Amino acid sequence: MELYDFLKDITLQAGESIRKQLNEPLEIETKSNPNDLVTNVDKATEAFLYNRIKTSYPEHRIIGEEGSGQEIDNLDGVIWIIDPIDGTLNFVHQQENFAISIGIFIDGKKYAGIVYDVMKDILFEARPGYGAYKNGEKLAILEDSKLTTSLVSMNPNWLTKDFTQEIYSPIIKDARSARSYGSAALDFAYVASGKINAYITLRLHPWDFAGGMIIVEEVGGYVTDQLGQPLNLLAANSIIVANKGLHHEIMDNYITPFQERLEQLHSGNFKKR
Ligand code: 2AM
Ligand code: CA
Repeated sequence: MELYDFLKDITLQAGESIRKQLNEPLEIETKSNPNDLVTNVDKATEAFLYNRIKTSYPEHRIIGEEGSGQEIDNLDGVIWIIDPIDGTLNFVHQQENFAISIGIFIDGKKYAGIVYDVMKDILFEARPGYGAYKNGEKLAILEDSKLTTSLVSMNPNWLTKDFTQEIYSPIIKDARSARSYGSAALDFAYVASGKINAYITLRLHPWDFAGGMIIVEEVGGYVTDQLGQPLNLLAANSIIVANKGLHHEIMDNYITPFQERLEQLHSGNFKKR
């Protein structure tokens, strides 16, 4: 089986398995803080994907949110970057609005990205040069939009902290309106499919954005950190995702003026994965 078909196959199987496990009691633990949750299903799903990949492709390397590949410090060879459940708080509280996110890179070059909305059974997928698809339907290249007529997705937490409120509240004020979905992977997929026009957040890990980034870029969207640099696949990053015109408008008029403060936040926050 071709690698791409294998990727889709195991993603759909993992989704099916998550849906079944929702009928059983969840075991919930906290990680770095009381709101940073992980469940037995996150761990079982990463283990399932890890074992399937290693059985078929023993030489492939895997970076996963729940601990796989912590020793990986370069992008040589085939690398899978996996979030078994992106949007764990939604998974725990809502039993919906979460996704499996997978990006595959070969020697650092994009090979394929998947974001699978498990409960809605919607598969977003892309391979560079082949287009991006939502359940088999090709997604259109993104058109430029202006902030005044755009929907911007942002976690409202960023508007409650003094040091980020000043940067981000003017963006929300000038946008047509704001949304917050609670799954970065779905935010990327929604930018790619035109449901929203931009997604902005200050800290994501590679597993949160690897799959979605490939999908957005395949429809001509721009994905950078908030200093305007390409994302680092081996570290945490700040994020701005949007169609090209809106990305420029938000960077030039709202974010770049705070470059110095953002550089400080980056040097404090993003050194380590
Ligand atoms: P997760 O559910 O896989 O942990 C929620 O706003 C989004 O940000 C989710 O995609 C979530 O991924 C991610 N996220 C939550 N806490 C985070 C943190 N401390 N650093 C980076 N990403 C985080
Ligand atoms: Ca996760």
